Amino acid sequence: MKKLKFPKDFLWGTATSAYQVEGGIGNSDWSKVYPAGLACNHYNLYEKDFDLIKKLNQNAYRFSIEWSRIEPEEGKFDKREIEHYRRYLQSLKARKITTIVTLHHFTNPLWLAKIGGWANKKVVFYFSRFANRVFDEYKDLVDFWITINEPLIYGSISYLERRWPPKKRNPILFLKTLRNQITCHKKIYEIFHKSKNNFQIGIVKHNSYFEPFNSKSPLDRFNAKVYRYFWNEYFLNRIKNHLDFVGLNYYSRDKVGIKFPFQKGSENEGKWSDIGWEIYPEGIYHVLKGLKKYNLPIYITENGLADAKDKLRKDFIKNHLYWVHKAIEEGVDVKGYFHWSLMDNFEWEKGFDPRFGLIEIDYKTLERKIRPSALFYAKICKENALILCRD
Ligand code: IFM
Repeated sequence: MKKLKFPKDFLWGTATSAYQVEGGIGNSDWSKVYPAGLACNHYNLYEKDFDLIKKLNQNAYRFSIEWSRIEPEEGKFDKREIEHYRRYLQSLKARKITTIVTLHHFTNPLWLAKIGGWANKKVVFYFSRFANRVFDEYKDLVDFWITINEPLIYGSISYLERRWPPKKRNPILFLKTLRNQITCHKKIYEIFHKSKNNFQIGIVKHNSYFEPFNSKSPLDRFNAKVYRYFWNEYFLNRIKNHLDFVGLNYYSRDKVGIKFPFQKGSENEGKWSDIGWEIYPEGIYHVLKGLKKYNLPIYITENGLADAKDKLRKDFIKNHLYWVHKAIEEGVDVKGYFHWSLMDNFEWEKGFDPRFGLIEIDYKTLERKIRPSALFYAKICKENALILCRD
């Protein structure tokens, strides 16, 4: 038996986002195109869910605050919703759970979408005003702030791939979105840091492990480098002086060849989640090593898989944490791990079929059922260690 200890005060938690779990969000740009209905009804059942977080020994929780609830009309802030999230945060604090708040997790108020969303320069003013208001309301209750979740995923799927609202294919709008995200992030970082409160503020980047499809091909190797630079590093390079930490979402490896954009390895090689993402634990190690140069604390803000039968999740967690631990041993400053997700939820345009949760949701009764892998993760959280048995 081998015990891999994690650093003192390591954060062990799970992550969700408002639109994916809360239910009842009728005023966002997703609401009409891809309605999530009641979702997990987390909006009303959050106390119950926080009890489960506690029961599963997690000491931290990452979630998002829904902009379209707080500011349903431009410039009009909803007091009832502001109070809702205050109670929500207080109830986490009452349970001594560290709070990590994401300000933008893919969804926008309809009024912003109508004027061009993130491609419109005005978003800088609007989003900073929203962020400022939320900060003023909750600054005593939030430990970590995240400005934007996965900026490049959001920009590319919404403005290049046409899969998410506003479902456009327009590289200019994509670039404008990118520019506005960078400006917003820096501005909010500066505004928040005028306060004397004790908090940290960062970004969440979805970084992949890019490998050449054919390691002998110079062209494939070159392409993998280009991807590594543009997808993993470009955004961080632009904001690196405006970060207290880096949030890393790691899910998979992408093999890059001459075929645009990615090529998969052979089906026999490795394991795949229910939605066809390759499970490649070693990749998290390489991605973490790549982030070391920023010299900032790193929180793994998402890592998980769609696995309805819960057949692969336990090994997924074990193997990823093994590689995270190796990166820590080699000097990468990883300070926390958040599994995606606490519970099954609305997986964007794929709907409710993919099951990412440590907790299973019965969408008819909204009953919560703890999956075996959740108990496995709970032991790690309790011990602050991964115990490896020789088998
Ligand atoms: O569900 C998403 C989440 O909203 C952002 N990161 C990836 C997850 C799985 O696709």
